[in-house]
Amino acid sequence: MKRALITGITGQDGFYLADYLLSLGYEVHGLARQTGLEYIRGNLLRDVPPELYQRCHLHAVSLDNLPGLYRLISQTPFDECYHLAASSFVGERLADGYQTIQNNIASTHYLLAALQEFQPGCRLYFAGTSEMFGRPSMAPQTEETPFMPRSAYGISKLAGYHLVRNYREAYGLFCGVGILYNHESPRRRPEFVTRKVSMAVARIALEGSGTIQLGNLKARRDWGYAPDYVKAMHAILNHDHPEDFVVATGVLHSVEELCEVAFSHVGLDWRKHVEVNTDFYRDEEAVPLTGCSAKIQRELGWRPETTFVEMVHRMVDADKALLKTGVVE
Ligand code: G4F
Repeated sequence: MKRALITGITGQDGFYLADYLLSLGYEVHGLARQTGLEYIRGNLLRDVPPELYQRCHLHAVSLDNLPGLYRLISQTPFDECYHLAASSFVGERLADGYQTIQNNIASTHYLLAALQEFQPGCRLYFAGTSEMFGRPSMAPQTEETPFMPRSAYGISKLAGYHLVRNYREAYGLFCGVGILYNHESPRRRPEFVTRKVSMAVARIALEGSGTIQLGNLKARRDWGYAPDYVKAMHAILNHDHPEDFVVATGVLHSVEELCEVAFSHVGLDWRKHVEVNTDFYRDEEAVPLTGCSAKIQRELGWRPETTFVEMVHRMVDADKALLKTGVVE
């Protein structure tokens, strides 16, 4: 039986990855902050989310807890480590991004150093992001497109990526990188636009009235479905050799289309419920962030399975069900 460690197991991707690895017969261990585990335990009592986490070995070790991290990695052998933990809100002002930059870079470095010291045979997956491209000069982006990050998050991830690449080249660690574009699900946090919309649609559908305030409705993103994307992470780590892969759908949709699909799913006209608030505007991208996933399709046989419309419908349905339970995040 393979044993995997997931940092950030309480997040959206950590949840779906744990679920997928368990289905493949892995023994799954997860790192999380104490507050993250309290959140899970609280939810376990209410059975939301389901019992998935009871089948994992959870460790209340944050990545800045060096003794805790080193103790775990020196004592438990892992075949694979998925480094997903990170502060990840792109909308944060660059000038406020000290913690994002410091924590995301330092945690990646600590983890790499611990693996090199105690488990050089363990494979490491690094969660890269389209935000490393930031304001790209061309679309779609590939593994060869120059990086040009424009957010604290993107800068921290690019630094992490260079650390990972250096450990791969200098020390021979098996470090696979997925450069993932936006990926969403009913477990997405509410500050991201897809979940913000699905929660509002569920609320408005149940209450019969209401509005939602959004930023730029013309903004476009390459949105995929998170449960599809965690399969790419696993495929990347189980390749013959460590490489970088763009993971994307290659299809752009606007926030307006998101609203149209979500509201029409419950029989409502989005125009009657959406208000534009320029406080939520960000700098417009001249060249859209959209990825070419030809390499991972060709070399690993991965491709997105769930369409944008299916994904949005699932998110709205899940939020309607959640609202009916009375358990609101
Ligand atoms: O949902 P978003 O906040 O996601 P964003 O900024 O693209 O970042 C997400 O995807 C990245 C790529 O995978 C990750 F690196 C990152 O960690 C995160 O997961 O915004 C999506 C788009 C943007 O263009 C934004 O300007 O929606 C636009 N938008 C329009 N109105 C809004 C809103 N975004 C938010 N969050 N809230 C709005 O009201």
